[in-house]
Amino acid sequence: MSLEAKPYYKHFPKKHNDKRSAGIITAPFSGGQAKSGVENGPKYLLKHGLQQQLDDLGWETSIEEPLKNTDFEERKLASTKASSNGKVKRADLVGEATKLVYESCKKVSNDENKFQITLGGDHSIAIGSIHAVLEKYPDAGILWIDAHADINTPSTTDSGNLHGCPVSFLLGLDRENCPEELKWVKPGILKPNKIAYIGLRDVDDGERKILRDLNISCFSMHHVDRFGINKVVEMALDKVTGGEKDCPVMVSYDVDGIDPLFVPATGTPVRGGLTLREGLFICERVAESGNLVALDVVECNPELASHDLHVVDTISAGCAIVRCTLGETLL
Ligand SMILES: [Mn+2]
Repeated sequence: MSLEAKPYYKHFPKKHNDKRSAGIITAPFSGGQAKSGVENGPKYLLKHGLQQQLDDLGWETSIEEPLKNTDFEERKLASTKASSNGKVKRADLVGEATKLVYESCKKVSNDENKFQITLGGDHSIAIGSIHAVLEKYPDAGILWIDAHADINTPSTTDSGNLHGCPVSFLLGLDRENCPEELKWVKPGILKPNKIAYIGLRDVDDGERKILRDLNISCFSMHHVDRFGINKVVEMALDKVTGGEKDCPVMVSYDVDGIDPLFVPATGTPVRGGLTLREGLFICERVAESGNLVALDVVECNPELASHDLHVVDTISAGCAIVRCTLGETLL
């Protein structure tokens, strides 16, 4: 066998985008949480050769930089005050940045009909990327891979960090306390039966109540241990697609879903997570459905690495998530 043999990508072309063409939207934004460095995620992923890797898989990629020439990081450093809501932090920045990300995703997904890859940044940016996908595919199912549920509302959040709240805004929860700057989000554009979580292991009390009340599908690490990752992915897919075999699917991937042993450079690491193989298997298995339309990869924070190897581990895992989602297989 030739050593030059390229990896197979037998799961593509896909049902919803038959050309192998993707738009990469960079979202270097850190305002959804307090730490700095996560805004460098996209730069590192691209520097690591992500575009070349996708080219090797037969994908043509373009890059959109909706936050280029904006001053979110400076404004974040300058502002210590909370937003008008009092509890929620930097709603002005999150509102503006997610709107810009949304518009760019819309161009890629809706106008250019490309596969949408959004690189964060913190997870608040998924408000923009998911909004764009649900406008194009209103029945799309969302798989949220994460240690956290990110479903706090302005009322339930303890930290006030909006990267812990994107799902609640998309669902339109706690509308009366929605910060003005996030009112561009169409409340309820995401339906509770159209999202499923995989990898949860750190859920706040207020979030647990919301998840139960809305009967949202959650596959925690307990379920991964109990059923195995293949069964969990199949159950999650079945839930968000309602068993509809052509239902579009989007993956919003927080790298902290994977155990910090493999992905150490991230803002809110929680032990007891997915192994690297389980984390990549999710992507491979969903790719196999042929129904993927979009992917987010968020929360890579190179500045939080205690040494260079941690940066390499984290960024190469991020790149592998993208490749596996776009059809790379082991054999
Ligand atoms: Mn998250």
